[in-house]
Amino acid sequence: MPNATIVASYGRHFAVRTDEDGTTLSAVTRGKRGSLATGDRVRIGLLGSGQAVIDSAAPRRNEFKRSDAFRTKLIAANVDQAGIVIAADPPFSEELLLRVLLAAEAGDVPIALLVNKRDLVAARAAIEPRIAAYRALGYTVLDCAAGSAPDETRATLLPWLRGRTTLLLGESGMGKSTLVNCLVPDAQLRTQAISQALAAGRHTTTFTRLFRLPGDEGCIIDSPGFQNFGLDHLSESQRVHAMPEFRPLLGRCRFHNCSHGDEPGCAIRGAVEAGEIDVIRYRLFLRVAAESRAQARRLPGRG
Ligand SMILES: Nc1nc2c(ncn2[C@@H]2O[C@H](COP(=O)(O)OP(=O)(O)OP(=O)(O)O)[C@@H](O)[C@H]2O)c(=O)[nH]1
Ligand SMILES: [Mg+2]
Ligand SMILES: [Zn+2]
Repeated sequence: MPNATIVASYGRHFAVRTDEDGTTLSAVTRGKRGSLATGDRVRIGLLGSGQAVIDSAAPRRNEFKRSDAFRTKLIAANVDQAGIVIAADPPFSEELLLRVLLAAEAGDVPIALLVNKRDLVAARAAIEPRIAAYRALGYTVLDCAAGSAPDETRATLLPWLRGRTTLLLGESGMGKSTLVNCLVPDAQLRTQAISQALAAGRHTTTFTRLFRLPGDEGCIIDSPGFQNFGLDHLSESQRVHAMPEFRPLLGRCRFHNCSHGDEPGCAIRGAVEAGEIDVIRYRLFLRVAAESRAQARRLPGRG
């Protein structure tokens, strides 16, 4: 039975690329199966005329997930790294950025910030202090302008992409598909002008899709923009450990079960008050944690 990789998933339909000759086939699953995602390695049965049936999936090396109130959504499997694409216009949400970074950290997926639309100079300058905060925490920050300087952007990103499978994530309108278009010349992706009236990106990508970079230099996965990013699949401890600036202070709070809110003797709040921890990230973390705890009370057995 031939081996293949899932290169796109939309609902219960898949596109797979065969290992043997790289042909792309349309595939469905046999019977009831667990969820499958772009990046999954599968064995397929050939049905002829471009059709295949997915027979089984190999165990995953890792998975990138988010959750909403009802279910956990698998975004992609078997990725080597991820890039969260942000831009100054439309303005990115730092809470969503933080959520994605927590999910990556907890899922053990290295992640970089791709700050796109560098050409929007004034808007970019306004977000620079926030970008600097992430650089100071040790995150890799790659500045790009996929739309206005594709050659330069390719040169910036290729050393980071080479030899790896990279998942691009981000809010709608940040430029994920434009980045993929600048890296994969034959990617027939629809990119749309941002709706000026909404000051928010229009959803142009509706399914997750994996592309091979030219010269077989790696793979890149484009994903649809999101408006929320639930973390209910993370435990309290996973969330706290995913904040790099918290880690050296864990275990130093007065109370063993400190939630780092307004408990007396909280080492983390102490560091915030001393100006050693970025207060914006701290407040966003408390908001995310409170929401996940509320969700766990609504749906016992999760979180
Ligand atoms: N000024 C500027 N605009 C850019 C740049 N890169 C992309 N854009 C524009 O940003 C808008 C959104 O780009 P997309 O690539 O569709 O964004 P996306 O992240 O794929 O959005 P979704 O598919 O909806 O999640 C388009 O109008 C692009 O032309 C850039 O470097 N500079
Ligand atoms: Mg897109
Ligand atoms: Zn504490």
